[in-house]
Amino acid sequence: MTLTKDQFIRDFKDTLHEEQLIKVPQATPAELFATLAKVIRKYYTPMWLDRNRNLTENKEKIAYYFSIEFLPGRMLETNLLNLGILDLVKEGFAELDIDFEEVKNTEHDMALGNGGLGRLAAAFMDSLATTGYPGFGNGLRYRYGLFKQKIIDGYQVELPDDWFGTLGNVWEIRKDHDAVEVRLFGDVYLEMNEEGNLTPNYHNSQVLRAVPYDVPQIGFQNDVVNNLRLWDVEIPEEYEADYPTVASRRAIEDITAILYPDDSTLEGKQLRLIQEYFMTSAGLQTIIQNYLKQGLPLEAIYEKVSVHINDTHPAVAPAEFMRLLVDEYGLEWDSAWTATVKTMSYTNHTILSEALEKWDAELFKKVLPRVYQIILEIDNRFVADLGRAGYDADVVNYTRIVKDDQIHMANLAIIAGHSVNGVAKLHTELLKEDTLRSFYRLYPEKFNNKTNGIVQRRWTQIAAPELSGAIDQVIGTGWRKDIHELEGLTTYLDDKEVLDNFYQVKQDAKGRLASYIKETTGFDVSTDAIFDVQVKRLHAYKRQLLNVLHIIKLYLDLKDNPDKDMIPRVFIFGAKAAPGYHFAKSVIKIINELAKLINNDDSLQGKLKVFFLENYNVSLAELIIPAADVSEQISLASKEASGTSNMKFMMTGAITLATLDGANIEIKDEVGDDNIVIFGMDKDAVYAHYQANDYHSRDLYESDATIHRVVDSFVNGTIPNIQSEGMEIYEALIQHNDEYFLLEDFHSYVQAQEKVDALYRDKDKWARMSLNNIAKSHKFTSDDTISQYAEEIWELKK
Ligand code: 26Q
Repeated sequence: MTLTKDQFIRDFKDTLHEEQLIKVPQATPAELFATLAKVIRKYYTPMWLDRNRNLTENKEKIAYYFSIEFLPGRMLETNLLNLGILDLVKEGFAELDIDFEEVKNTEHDMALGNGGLGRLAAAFMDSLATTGYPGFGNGLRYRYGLFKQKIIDGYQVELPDDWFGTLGNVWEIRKDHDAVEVRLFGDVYLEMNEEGNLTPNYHNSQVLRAVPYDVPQIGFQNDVVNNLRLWDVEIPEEYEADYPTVASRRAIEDITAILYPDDSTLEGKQLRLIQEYFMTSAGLQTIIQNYLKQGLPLEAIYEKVSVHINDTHPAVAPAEFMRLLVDEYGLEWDSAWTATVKTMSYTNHTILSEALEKWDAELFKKVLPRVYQIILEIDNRFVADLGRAGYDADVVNYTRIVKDDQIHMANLAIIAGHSVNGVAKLHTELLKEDTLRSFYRLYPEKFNNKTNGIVQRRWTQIAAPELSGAIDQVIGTGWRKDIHELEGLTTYLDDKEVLDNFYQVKQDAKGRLASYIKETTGFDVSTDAIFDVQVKRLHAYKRQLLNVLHIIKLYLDLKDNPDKDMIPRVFIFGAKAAPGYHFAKSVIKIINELAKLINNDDSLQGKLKVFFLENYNVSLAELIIPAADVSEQISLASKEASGTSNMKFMMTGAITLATLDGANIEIKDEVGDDNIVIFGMDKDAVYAHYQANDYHSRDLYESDATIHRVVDSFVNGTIPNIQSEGMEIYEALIQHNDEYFLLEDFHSYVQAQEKVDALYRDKDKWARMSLNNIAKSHKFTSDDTISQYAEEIWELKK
């Protein structure tokens, strides 16, 4: 878009005046933020209208990405950057004497997700708009995002994340006219209609109103604006009388109140099922209505529509689609089925089969009686087909949807779709060989890999402006549009001046993080230390505890020998633990107590510091990641489907310290063995243990003095205030046989850490490795990942 600074300043002042009735000096940062959002909304609205009109007129095929999580973080800077007016607005603000950073920081993170899955969905929204493919998101408009984490007395405390604040979501637009109804509970009877077809009659069902709120997804400097559609729940006017009490109304509002309600109770489970169905049904109804406006035949809907199922949470989609096509629009089962399979596709994000969603048949039948019947019908036909084709009972039993009174959602997504993909090469191989092997034999053609990616613009231009400036100086600004130009940095790997400059940029980012650490914890850290970072959800398989074991070893070494020759280390953690995940919360407590012990021990001479930065979220990631020297990606090989923070660290010049897991393998393939530090068992070694059942953590503990001493420190008072948590960890490692093989990988990890220390001593070498990582990181742009989805799975046109 074309805009001048003066015009912007005029627009801004006018809006502030008209909407808030004030002038700049009186306005609070929040008022300035709200005003700025309004101004830029005016700038992009015409593009948004055009986009919707063009897609309808040209009858383009559209992909709809259904996800229970979207984790965009803050939108202001990214919207400005993508509109091409970020610098201009900053200059305008400077002229108005407004502190842009302060205004920016008043925006609440949009945290409708808890980790990689949600961040990936948000990345895909950005990349769809940027690549220009017609792709829209469908999700839920949670009133509260992922909880806000406070650390009190070392423990995680969860507070509601009231992200609407007083302003609401400044980006969204309520689309009342697009509301639809969603039906739950009750009884359903099939009756013959006049044409002689069986049609369902519903009795005593609950009818809810689903209202969409659209959030614009602005492409990078290409005038494209796509939609992220978030559904909210309301009571339909004609049913108001059914909800006479505040409590009965609250129960409805609960449907979109929180992400992942506690599902330890039956009520919690039911609520989650309702959430998933509510979003899916509302989305699919609108999709069909919009398609039919084009006057095309319903049985050919797959030619204009793709529906993508992001993990199993929206996996009720094929059954609901069948219901709509057959019951509501009168299609024959067979043509509805063909259309459904061609429309649906599914991404798996986890290797653990326990994590694939299953629903109790009883519960499902109660909440969604008609969808339940349809699932039974799909299952019956599937079993009959396999029987006719002569498959073993084993295969049938493994792959069928309904068994042991449970509904296996992944099985439904696979059977009723045409594509199943994993999120990194290794992950997809493991799906084929292990988790989904029977399906792979049945449908080899459905399986494909789409390695994850990240929005490079957010992690360089927004999160690392100094780094971006340094890149400009070396290879010009073309990389800002075409990230593959970063490869050009490889020409400068031996240019001392360039290396020094990039080293300095990293030091500056470390300085910013050091100030934040000082402000939030009171401790000074030196930027001469190695900043060693592990930020991600807290989970046993991600092995934050292995990092802790190493820190304990360093601590004990330093206590024995305060003159130990080591480069000072600052270990930085950020992680939220799921509220009901006891083990993960214990690890948080232990990290905090260990940090307290270490940070207050002057005898360590500042060689060791540990920080757990509370409330890790996208905005904090933008501060932390560019400041990392070392990126900890230490999951047990085979367990991390892909990982995406590994890509962000790489792009901002950290050296990856990793196991051969997920996308770490592909990072290694890009940078080469000399520019990454790999340790630990590979997937084959891990599987060999499973096969032979020959792992005995207690033997390692008994026979290895170092391991013995480190593990004992959880229970012998070395770390204060962790009596029960220390015991829990001790038991997990020794009594319960160390499920994620920490003790077996321990020495290899320690050696890898020693290698890091040695490498860092050679400043030029380190800077060279770092630059190499930046240069090769373009491989992991989500723009390319989404182009592969668009071309190979959804068959979209730009
Ligand atoms: C399942 C059943 C019941 C309740 C909750 C869930 C549930 C909730 C969230 C299952 C999975 C999730 C989230 C998974 C997730 O974030 N996976 C990550 O996805 C990233 C993007 O593909 C990968 O990079 C990570 O490796 C993967 O862990």
